[in-house]
Amino acid sequence: DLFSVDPKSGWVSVAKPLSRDIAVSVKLSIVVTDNTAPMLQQGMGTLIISIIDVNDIPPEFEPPWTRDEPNYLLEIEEEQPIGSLLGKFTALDKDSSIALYVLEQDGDMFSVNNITGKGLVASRPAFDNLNPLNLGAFDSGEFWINFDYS
Ligand SMILES: [Ca+2]
Repeated sequence: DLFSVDPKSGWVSVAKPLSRDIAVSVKLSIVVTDNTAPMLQQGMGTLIISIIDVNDIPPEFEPPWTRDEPNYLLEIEEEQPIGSLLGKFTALDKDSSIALYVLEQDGDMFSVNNITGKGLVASRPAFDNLNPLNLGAFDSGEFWINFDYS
C-alpha cells in the first residue's frame, strides 16, 4: 500500500511515507484495461520501484559536544611550538561519510587536518587575543562546534 495508481490517468503516487526500513525495492503488477472494446482487452506489466537512500542525518562530534551545547572548552598554554597538537576532534555520521572538516577563525593561529578533523594544531607561536573558533564537519549537510578558550 505504499503506492497508489490513478485508475484514469495511470499516474502512480506515493501513498505512505517511504523508508528503506520498510522496503528497498517494490515490485508492482500493472494491468491496463480497454473498457471500450466489445471483448475484454487487457495489457499487463511490471513496475519496479527502487527506493534510494537519502543522506538525512548530519554529522555529530563526540561528547561533551551536543546539538544544543555544541561547545568544547580547551585549556592550552601560551607559547606553544608551531605544530603542537592541541586537541583531536572527530565527527561521526550515521548514514554517510564525513567529506571535510573546516576551521573558521579570525586570523591563522590554528590549523586542522581537513580530512580527519584530528589535530587542532598551533600554526603560530603565540596565542594572543583569542576568539571563539568554529570547527565544522561536512557531509552533504553540515554541523559546527565552537571552541572557547581559557
Ligand atoms: Ca549524513
